[in-house]
Amino acid sequence: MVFILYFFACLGLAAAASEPEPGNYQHQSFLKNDDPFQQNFVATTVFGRRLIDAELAEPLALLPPRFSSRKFDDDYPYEGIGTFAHLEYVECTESKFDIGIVGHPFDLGVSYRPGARFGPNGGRNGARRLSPAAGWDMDHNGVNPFRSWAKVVDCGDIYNTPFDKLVAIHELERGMKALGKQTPQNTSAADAVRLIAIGGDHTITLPILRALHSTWGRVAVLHFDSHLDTWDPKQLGGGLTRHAEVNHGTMLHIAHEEGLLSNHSNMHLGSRSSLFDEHYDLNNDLRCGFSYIRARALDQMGVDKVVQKIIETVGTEYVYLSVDIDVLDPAFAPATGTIEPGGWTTRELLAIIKGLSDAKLPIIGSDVVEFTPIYDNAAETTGIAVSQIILEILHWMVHVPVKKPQA
Ligand SMILES: [Mn+2]
Repeated sequence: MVFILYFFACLGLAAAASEPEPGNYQHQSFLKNDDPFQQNFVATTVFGRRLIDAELAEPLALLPPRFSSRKFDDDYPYEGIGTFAHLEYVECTESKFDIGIVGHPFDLGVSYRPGARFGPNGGRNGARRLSPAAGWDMDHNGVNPFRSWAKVVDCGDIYNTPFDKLVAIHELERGMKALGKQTPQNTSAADAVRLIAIGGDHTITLPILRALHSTWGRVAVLHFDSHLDTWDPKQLGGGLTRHAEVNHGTMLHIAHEEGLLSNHSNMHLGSRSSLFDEHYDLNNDLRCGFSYIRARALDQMGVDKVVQKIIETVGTEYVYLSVDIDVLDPAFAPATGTIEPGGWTTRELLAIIKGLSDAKLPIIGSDVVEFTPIYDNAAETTGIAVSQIILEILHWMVHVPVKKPQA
């Protein structure tokens, strides 16, 4: 046994002795090679080189080391900690900002495919290719929304329990209230911070609207969704327990009952789902203060008329924008919980949102919900669409600073 160990120890020493010294020795021996192919091709590529600082055109020693010179927002797309668009992560209840991205990892309200609790980090992953360092936008007159008057940050996620739906909804509301009452960094432009929530299933819109109400009063909800989500809890999930009646298809009905919505200025955009009843659903929807533009109507109206109709309907109200990713066709957003074929393209949705921004509708908050990464494809089609929609909303918020209503 001792002999065997001795044998291997000798082998190790022999290997160490025959190992060429790093640096000069290899480099010089390589250059002595007079094979012209190696001299001319291999020697000039990274494969043929042994880096010696002193011989580089820009000696490494003089270049600033990356770990100290580069900040969050200078990362290459695949580098760095996974915040939204490489934004700085801050504890938003303790620091100043103007616009915050905030995750709502909650999916206790779904009726079909589960998993939207993973949406916030899925959306952040989809946003890796976005960066403040390269944020100047061809479609927005060269504006970089990450480097404008507004300090934009990633606030992380709002903790909520996975074990009790009503408690979790309460936690989301409390979290949004705590964030929403922060003093903005740039008070000369806007006197309130604004948040873009990444869901989470669509139930999260209810605690968000509850949290916004004390600051903004009733708001016009622009609801991009294949479904109505004003379903009467008596029809969808209700009649069982109080937990059952609050879900991702009833939250707008409840928001109406609680007086959170504008009386007549709310709209569904991109509707196309089937109904539970021939008349009741649509009558109830009207009662909740909504009108709608169906997905197929876009073919007749075109983007401009859709935008015009929304502007007329909203009037002078504050706007809350809620984007259920299932408003897009499954070709553009396969990874969602309750899928409906025949939806809008990503480009059409972005153009409509841009139109509302150009019209300077006063947006006071937003969410992008129902992204369920487990059903996405290898190209992250849905996650990347989610991130682009959030970027478009961010442009809108930067383009239209808002002031709180006078008391
Ligand atoms: Mn929805």
